[in-house]
Amino acid sequence: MTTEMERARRLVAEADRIVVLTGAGISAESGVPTFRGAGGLWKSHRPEELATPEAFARDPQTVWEWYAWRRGLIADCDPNHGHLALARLALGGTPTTIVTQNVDGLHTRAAPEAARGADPSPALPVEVHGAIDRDKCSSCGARTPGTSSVDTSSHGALPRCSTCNGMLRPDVVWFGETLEPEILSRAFQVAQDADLCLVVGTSALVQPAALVPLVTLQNGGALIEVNIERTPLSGEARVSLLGPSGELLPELLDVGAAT
Ligand code: BJW
Ligand code: ZN
Repeated sequence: MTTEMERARRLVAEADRIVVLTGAGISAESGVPTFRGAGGLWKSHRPEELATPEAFARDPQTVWEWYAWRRGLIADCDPNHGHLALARLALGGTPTTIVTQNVDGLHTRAAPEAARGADPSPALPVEVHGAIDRDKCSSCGARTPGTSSVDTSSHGALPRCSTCNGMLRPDVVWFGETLEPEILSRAFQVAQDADLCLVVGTSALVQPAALVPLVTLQNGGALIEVNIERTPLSGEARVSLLGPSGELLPELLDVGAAT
């Protein structure tokens, strides 16, 4: 009898062009908390109090405290076998683009590790929600490397733009903000061109990123989902692999967990 894993492996082997959409679940085994669900960040924090431009305008100190804490936490995390398996897929023979909703930079760090001296660029992700380790000026929009230890002790101590003295903020996309148009159209283009979409560790609830797999589907492509639980997308998936992505992705992509 053909197992779900065998069916999924066949779909990967037969694909001409692959798009991967990842979410917080792929980084869970690296120690980065997810947003929703058990142990998720939003069990203890209300998103509308922290991840909106209105929250930042009202109380930048509290918002910065949350991001400074997460920056520190993420700086101590490393890519896991799931990130590495995807990076090796993208560096292999089938044109593959990784689109991520994550702001943790772990796909970016996995790329040179997987490339082992070769060109890592095919494994660099399209980051649709930005990057937590970058700052953006809320007045002039200039982007700079993130301040590693943000002083959140008072409103006056918060980081400011060296060009215009505007308030710096983390370069991430908050609720109610539009995604960068060129980045979003690149994500939709690769989704449209792909005949297989691998959806990993996302609740598939947040728009417009959750449309990426639907674009592949609408163009006749197939979906494989990898998640520890079912999502609104599971019914659309040709194969739904239930389990942790750090274990399932190396098995699916045939690259071996131990390297
Ligand atoms: C594992 C695992 C393991 C665990 N292995 N799996 C249309 C309809 C309805 C609403 C809207 C709409 N269009 C726009 C909206 C509004 C809003 C939205 O989508 N709201 C919904 C929640 C209803 N979208 C926006 O506001 C977006 N902007 C926009 O659309 O602009 C145009 C516009 C403006 C104004 C009005 C209308 C339109 C912007 C969205 C920005 C999202 N930003 C965040 C925060 C980023 C910064 C930060 O990190 O602080 O991005 S929210 C948060 O959710 C974060 C994530 O990238 C994103 C997605 O979450 P993700 O990755 O799916 O994580 P979880 O936690 O939800 O799921 C984890 C999954 O992993 C689970 O399924 C687990 O089971 C699984 N898992 N361990 C495998 N080991
Ligand atoms: Zn500025």
